[in-house]
Amino acid sequence: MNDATTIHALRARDARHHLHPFTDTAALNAEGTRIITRANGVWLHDVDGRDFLDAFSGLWNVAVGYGRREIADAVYAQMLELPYYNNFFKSSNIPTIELAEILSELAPGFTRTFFTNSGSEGNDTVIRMVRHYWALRGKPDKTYFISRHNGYHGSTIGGASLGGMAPMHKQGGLPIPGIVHVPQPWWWGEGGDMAPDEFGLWAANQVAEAIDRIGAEHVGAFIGEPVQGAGGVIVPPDTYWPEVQRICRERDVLIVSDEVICGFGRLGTWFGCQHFGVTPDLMTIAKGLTSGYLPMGGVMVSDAFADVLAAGGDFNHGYTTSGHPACAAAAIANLGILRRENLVERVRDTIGPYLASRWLALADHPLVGQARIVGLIGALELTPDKASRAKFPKPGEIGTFCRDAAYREGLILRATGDSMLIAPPFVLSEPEADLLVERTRKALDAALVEVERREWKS
Ligand code: PXG
Repeated sequence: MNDATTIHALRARDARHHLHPFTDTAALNAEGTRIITRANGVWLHDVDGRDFLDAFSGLWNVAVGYGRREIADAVYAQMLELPYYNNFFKSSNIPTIELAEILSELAPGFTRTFFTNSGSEGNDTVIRMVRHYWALRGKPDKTYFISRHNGYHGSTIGGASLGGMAPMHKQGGLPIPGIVHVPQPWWWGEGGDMAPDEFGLWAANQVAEAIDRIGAEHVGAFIGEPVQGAGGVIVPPDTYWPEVQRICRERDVLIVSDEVICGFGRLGTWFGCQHFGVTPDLMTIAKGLTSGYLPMGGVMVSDAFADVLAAGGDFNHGYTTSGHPACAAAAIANLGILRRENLVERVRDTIGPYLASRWLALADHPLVGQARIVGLIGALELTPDKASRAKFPKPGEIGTFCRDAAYREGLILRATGDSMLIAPPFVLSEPEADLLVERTRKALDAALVEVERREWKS
């Protein structure tokens, strides 16, 4: 079936008809896509017959691992029973009711959820909800959002504007007005001479300065990822989040925790904000909600926020497939697995610490300036000089080389610039964790040879 001619034809058809997300189409088509055919546990198989350890859980989302029959069965049964009906016009459906209730159990104080199809739509919903909320409270001028440079909040116009990704802003005239970006709490890259805790306070204070400059009477909310994912697994210093919380509370500015990556156990807590001791007003969810088996996202709101919204008449917002019954069935089955198999506790107490001990040991590699990991999300910073935290002359080149070397070793991880990122499924076994680290080290060794070949040593 998968003979060379068929595979070649598949790549040609992909090149001819398919526009890939975040992709240089000409470059990709010249190289040809990696066509994934099957997956099980933490393993991916491609059309060429190769196996890969997926240290990235798809795109940060396949928390329960691949090949979970019970999710497929739940979706199948739901599709036969009721494949679709909307939640507009006084209607509801049973899986969505059940899912909303389960979410309220997982996040005490967040009794109500608004459903979307993705994290991007969730963050667009956040913008509309927060502005509507303040209008209902008689403060219609509190429209501004504070977010961070190099944060990621999605790819819709609202999500990309909240995000602080310069390459995205360059295309299409973003960000939209009313969003102010402040420095990110990335000590390794931007902390200068400050100690990490001092830098955390400095970065939090940038939020205060932005609010005070705009005027708190104009600022609706601060939004941030507990740990920035796409930006490079940026784990803020411990001082950061509590101080951001204090600053926002003092100024009557809402806090939105974008839990799209950190939610549902990635940091070893059900929600990432809990790891940092922060209680937000809104939480954006997606990814781990269904482990990617079907698309679904949402916005969970605090009871105080929900009470205002619920008493405020029509909220003129929603999607055809908000609260889709088959997606809700997938989410219920997925959350059922997380709970029954104690996977969040597994991240916190067993496989997380196990992988951490091995991952952190990679800091002895000559190329690695810093290794960090929280729960099952980690990064390595590649540097030509550990002591000065120097950057390579062409940021991203050696990171990409290292990522491709890992791929040749049968390991999928991600590079953001010269940071190597992992976020494996929660079912990763100890031998698989060993293999992950072993293959990463081989990729680092190959990258070191390349650095020396290019005479990039400082
Ligand atoms: N918020 C966060 C924190 C995210 O990581 C979104 C919102 C948007 O979710 P949707 O479902 O609309 O994609 C995300 C998505 C990458 C990468 O390369 C990361 C994301 C998406 C695509 C690629 O790291 N995160």
